[in-house]
Amino acid sequence: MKRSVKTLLASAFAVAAASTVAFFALPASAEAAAFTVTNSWDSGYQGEITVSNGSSSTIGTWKVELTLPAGSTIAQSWNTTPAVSGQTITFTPAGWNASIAGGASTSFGFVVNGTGRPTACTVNGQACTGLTSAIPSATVPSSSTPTAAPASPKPSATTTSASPTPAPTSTGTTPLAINGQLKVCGVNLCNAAGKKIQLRGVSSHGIHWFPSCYTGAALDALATDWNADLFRIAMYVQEGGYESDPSGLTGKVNSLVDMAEARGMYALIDFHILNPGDPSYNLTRAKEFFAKVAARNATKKNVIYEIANEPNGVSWATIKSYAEQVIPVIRANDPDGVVVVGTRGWSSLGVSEGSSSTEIINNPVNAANVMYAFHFYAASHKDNYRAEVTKAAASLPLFVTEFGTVSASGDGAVDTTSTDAWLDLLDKLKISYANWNFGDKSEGSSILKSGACGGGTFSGTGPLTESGRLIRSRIRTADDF
Ligand code: IDC
Repeated sequence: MKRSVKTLLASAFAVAAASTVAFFALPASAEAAAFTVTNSWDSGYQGEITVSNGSSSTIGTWKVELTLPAGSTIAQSWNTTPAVSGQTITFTPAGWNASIAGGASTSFGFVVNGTGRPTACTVNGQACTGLTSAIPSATVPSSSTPTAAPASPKPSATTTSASPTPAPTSTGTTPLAINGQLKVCGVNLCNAAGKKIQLRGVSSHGIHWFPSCYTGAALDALATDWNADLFRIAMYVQEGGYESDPSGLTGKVNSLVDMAEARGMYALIDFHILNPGDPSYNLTRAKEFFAKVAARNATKKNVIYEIANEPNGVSWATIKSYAEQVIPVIRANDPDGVVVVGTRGWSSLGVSEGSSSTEIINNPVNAANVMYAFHFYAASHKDNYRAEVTKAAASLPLFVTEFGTVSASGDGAVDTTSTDAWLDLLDKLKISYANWNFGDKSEGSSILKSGACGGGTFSGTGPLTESGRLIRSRIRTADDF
């Protein structure tokens, strides 16, 4: 069941009104600003709160306290710093949005696990107001911490929720024509019309190593013979990748984006960090790279950004800090692109380093329109990883940006039973995925037989390995778009 923000907020207001507590506010211009960020589904919903300064002087900071009924919890939030105590969540500014000029406002958003709407809301200790009108509410009392400091500029990168997206205009039948600009909706990926979708496709091997595998004929076969929705462009950063040839590889990525677009496929731009595992090591490179590709591809609807393939040996806090520095660079150039953030322990949601998704759920990336990467190799990662994904998927938008049918080494025998169990689970949860790898190196994870790329034939099962045949048979079935 989907409801617009107005309906959602109206329900929240009704609950709040019944308990004589005023609640959320839509600013006068909210019709355009608010409804892209809100959704509801069977097990939860997404909300937004606008804090407005109704006075003529600047306020220095703000604090919103929200109480949820038992059984409902905050899963993630953005543009704010949440602190949870029992059923009450105290939202304070993310930093840059603390100060609000007279007459101005700022918004933050959150996802609730559970369907219970908030039962209480205060802003700077005063009951939130304005629930029945379209006038800005949650108005901060003018007496609160006035300051002469100018309001912080609202960086479009983080204050603006994903902008309203028109329904796809193309009448074509490709994945891109049907779905248009994607956005994160609650814990799912949605198309421009708001439908939850799953993208299924493949990942390249390192694009700097196997250029003959990423030709027009190869992408034709993926689009028309495989019915692939997604092509992941794996651009290694080390091992002779981006750090050795930044402009050459940026150009190669852009041209593969165009080739995918021309064939109606989504392109996942993968900043393939691996060794060293601390993404901060490549922070400057990442900012430089993503500024360029986001600016160049801003008007395209087929681009998804993956900012860190596999962080390893670093804390979630370090990864989150990296993400919160790279995402604003992307947003400044391409405000509505979905961004996928790598997770701890080779994008295992932390499991491979003895942690779990709880560290992300409790401390999500402070940005909207973000998903979290999970990677698995079917012969190495089995039931305990599947259980973690099942649990995490209830709270976090997940994207399997890379997986293999073999062991984590990328080589060895195909584990068909485990691969099928994984893909059945991902289908059920509508989690998008890309298989490692569409390449012809002599290793078990290759989709193409050794040397096949040089032959120039990519369609059918002739050029495929055992892994390639299995993956093609899964991907080419009808999509539920
Ligand atoms: C592997 C390739 C292999 C290459 C190696 C170099 O399959 O040919 O020599 O990288 O770094 C990952 C990584 C991915 C790995 C893959 C298999 O994202 O780069 O590719 N893997 O080891 N994570 C888990 C497995």
